[in-house]
Amino acid sequence: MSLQSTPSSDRLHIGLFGRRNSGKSSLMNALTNQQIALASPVAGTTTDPVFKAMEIHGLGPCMFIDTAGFDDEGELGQLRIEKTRAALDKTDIAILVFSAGEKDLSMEKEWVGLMRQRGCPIVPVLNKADLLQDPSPTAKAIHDQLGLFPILVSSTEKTGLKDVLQALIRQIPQDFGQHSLTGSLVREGDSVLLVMPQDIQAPKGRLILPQVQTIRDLLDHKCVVTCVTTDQLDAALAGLKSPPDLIITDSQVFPLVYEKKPPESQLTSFSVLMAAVKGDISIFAQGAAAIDKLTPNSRVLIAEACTHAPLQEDIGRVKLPRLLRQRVGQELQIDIVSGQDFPQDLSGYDLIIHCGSCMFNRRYVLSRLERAQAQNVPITNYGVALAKLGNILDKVCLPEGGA
Ligand SMILES: Nc1nc2c(ncn2[C@@H]2O[C@H](COP(=O)(O)OP(=O)(O)OP(=O)(O)O)[C@@H](O)[C@H]2O)c(=O)[nH]1
Ligand SMILES: [Mg+2]
Repeated sequence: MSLQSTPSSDRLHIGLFGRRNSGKSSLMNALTNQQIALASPVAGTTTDPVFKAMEIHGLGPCMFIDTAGFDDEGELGQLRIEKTRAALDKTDIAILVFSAGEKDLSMEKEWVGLMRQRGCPIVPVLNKADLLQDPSPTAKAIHDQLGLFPILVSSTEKTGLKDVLQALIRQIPQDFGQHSLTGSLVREGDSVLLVMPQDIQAPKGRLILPQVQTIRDLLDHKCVVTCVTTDQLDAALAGLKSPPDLIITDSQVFPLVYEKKPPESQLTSFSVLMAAVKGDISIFAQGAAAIDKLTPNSRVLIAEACTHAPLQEDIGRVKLPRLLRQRVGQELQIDIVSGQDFPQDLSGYDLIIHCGSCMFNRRYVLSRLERAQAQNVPITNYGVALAKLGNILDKVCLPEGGA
C-alpha cells in the first residue's frame, strides 16, 4: 500500500459473479482498462477470487473482485463456489454477468436470491452482446424471471461499459463511507486525549490503522488532539489546562485509564470506535452481556481478521482467553480462528468475540454479524469484551447507535 492510497477495507467492493465463461474476467479487465485477470475460452479459468484496487472516476477508490464461475463442478468446484460466496460476503455492489443465449436461469435466480437477502445491489450485465443478433429474447427472459433489466455489453468490443459504470455509481449504497469514527462524540474545538501504548505488538516505525484513522477523523472535526503512551498519561493530564472532553484509549489499558480519568472526561476506545464504523455497536454491546451467562461448559469462538504470527501477550490468543477463564473457569472451551476462516455453522458457540476488523470492509463484518444473528449466537468484539471484563462497559461511551 502506498502512503497515499485508501486502505482496502475502506474501498467500495464490487464483485463480479456469473457462470464460467460468461466473461467476468474480460469484463473486469475492460472496466478497469487493464489486463488484470486471465481470460480464456477454457471454462474455469478463474479459480481463486482476484482482487484489484482501482480509482475510478465517479466511483472513487474501489476494489474489484473477480470470482470463479458459480456453476463450477466437482469437489474442487465446490470449494471454489465457497470462495465465491465468501467474496459475496464482502461485496457492496454485485455485477451479475449473464452468458449470452443462456436459457436456464435457475442458477442466476439462486444467486440473485442470495444477493437480495444480503441487501446487495445488483448491476445485471448481458455480456457478449456482439455475438447476439437479437439480444431481446435473452434480456426479456432475464427480466421476466428475475425482475432485472440487463445492460448490453461487449467486453471484447468495449461497448456498454459506460452504462455499467453509471449503473455502479447509481447503486453505491447511500451510507457507504459516511460513517465517521468520532463524529457522534466530538464537537469542533474539543480536546481529545489519545492513549496509545506502543507495546510489543505495535509495528515498528508506524502507527496502526485505527490510530491513524482516528487522528485524521479528529483533525477533520477540528479537535485539539494529544497523543501519549500509557506511562505519560499522568503527565499529559497534569499538563492540560482543563480535563479533556474525551479520552480514547487502546482497550487493553481500559481499566487503568478509567481509574486515572478525570470525572468530566468521557471515555471510549479505538476498538469501540472501529466497531461502530465497521459493524453494529449495539449488537456488540448486547453480545457482551452473554459473558455473564458463560459457564465452565460454554464454548467461545474468538475470530481475528489478521493472520499475523501470534505475539507474546497477544490479545486474541492470550489476554482474552486468560481474562475469560479467570472469570468463568479454566475449563471454558475457546476456539480461535483467523483471516477468512469463519465457520458457516456457529450454532455450537455460546459467544463469539470478533477483533476490531480494521483489515475487513464494513460489508464483510456485517455479513459475519448477520450469520451469527441468524443462528442466535451472541457476538461482541475485542474492545467491548475487554470493557465488559474490566467491569466498565457501562462507563464507556458508545458512539451513536450504541446501546
Ligand atoms: N465475443 C465475445 N467474447 C467474449 C466477450 N467477453 C468474453 N469473451 C470471451 O469469452 C471467453 C471467456 O471469458 P472469461 O473472461 O475468461 O470468462 P470468465 O467468466 O472469467 O470465465 P471463468 O474464469 O472460467 O469463470 C474468452 O474466450 C473471452 O475472450 C465478449 O464480450 N464478446
Ligand atoms: Mg474468469
